[in-house]
Amino acid sequence: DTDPEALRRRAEAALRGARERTRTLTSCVDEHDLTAQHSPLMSPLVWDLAHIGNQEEQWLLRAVAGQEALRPEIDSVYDAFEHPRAERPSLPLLPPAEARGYVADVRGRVLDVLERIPLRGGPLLDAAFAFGMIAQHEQQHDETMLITHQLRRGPAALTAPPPPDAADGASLPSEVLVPGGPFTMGTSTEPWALDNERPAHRRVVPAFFIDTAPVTAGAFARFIEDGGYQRRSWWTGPGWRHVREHRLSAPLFWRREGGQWLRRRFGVTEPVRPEEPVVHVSWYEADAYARWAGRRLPSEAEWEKAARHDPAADRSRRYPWGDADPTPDHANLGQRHLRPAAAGSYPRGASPLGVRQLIGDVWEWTASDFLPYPGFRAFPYREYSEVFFGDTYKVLRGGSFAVDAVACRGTFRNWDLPVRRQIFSGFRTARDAGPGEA
Ligand code: AVJ
Ligand code: FE
Repeated sequence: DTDPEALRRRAEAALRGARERTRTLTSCVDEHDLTAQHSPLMSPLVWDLAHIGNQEEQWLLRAVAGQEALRPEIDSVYDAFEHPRAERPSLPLLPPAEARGYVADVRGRVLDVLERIPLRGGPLLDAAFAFGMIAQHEQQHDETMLITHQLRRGPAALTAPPPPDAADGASLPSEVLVPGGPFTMGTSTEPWALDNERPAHRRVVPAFFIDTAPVTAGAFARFIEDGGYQRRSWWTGPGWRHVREHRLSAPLFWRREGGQWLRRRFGVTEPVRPEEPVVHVSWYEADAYARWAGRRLPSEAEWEKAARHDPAADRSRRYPWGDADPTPDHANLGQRHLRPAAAGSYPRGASPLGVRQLIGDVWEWTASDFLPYPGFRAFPYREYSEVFFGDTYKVLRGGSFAVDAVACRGTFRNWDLPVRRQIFSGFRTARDAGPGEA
């Protein structure tokens, strides 16, 4: 849809939706919790808050509307590349009330710009791209802030209703065959797709099997109980060194007590639910589990083919279920529920071949390094994707319960270090199809 009024309304709704989430995440704790560093892996919440406003100011008020800087002296404080997360608490941060005032001031001016500016005439304006990019940026930081909440000690500050449980999840086949052949990966048409998702290109993917649903906490507990963390042969060299050095023996936030697994989740300790997708595992742990199971992680291309390719039409969809935007019936997104739904849930979100929960619930580690697609062009800034390409980061796909729909689609690519597990990361496994199976 290129009707400018519809585009304006869509951009405005995306910005307002993000701000509502930001407000919830930054108003449910006191001043001390907003300015404290809850983990050296994370920024103080009040840094994320003003960084959201500063990016919005830089892109929508300065780059798009050509306005003067409101507070040029704070740019460097909120530049993620100038200051690693661990040192952000010692920066001269805007105190909570000032940060709130700043982001509200920026937003008021942005909504004025959005009403007046022609949405054409360049790649930032066409399809309201810069507004969509900034709404996605805010939602990405809303996920980051939810991770900070998960790491925070103390009583619960956030609550949400549980997700709907699987009606027929238990009777599903464990894996699905994806036939071999080419498919279209990435996109050149999705209006708010970020640079690393572009351009669309053909990829040949031989036949493979992929798990119908993400690996569950119960299955992961069997890996642990079978000595998974003790046996060298399930691990890569760096993975083994990492688990030994850090004495890892279970997913982050799990502990064993009285013969059962407990987990801490948003300030509450509860039994691990075996039917739930495992979450808070590193790439190393996902990879070791897959080897233990006699399987492997899917490549990024395999994941996207399973999620998007419609074999009957030989066409790639925006989402597993089709081209329609996600609704609460399709996927567990947007922090509506603060945990993944049981494996096998969301039948209406299934792919054409019957693969479930590819979108939402947990980010899924893939076997692949974060690399550019053929024809990649950095846009609008090299620091979004390009500086991360190489063999340092692994790709995650599909989004989690903590991601909003605006920042999640079949082509969306996330990446992180293989040691990271404070993120809402899980996985599913795959295997090659044998000659008689394909
Ligand atoms: C795409 C999630 C890896 O949080 O580091 C936020 C998103 N980029 N601000 C991150 C991002 C700039 C990014 N990830
Ligand atoms: Fe950012």
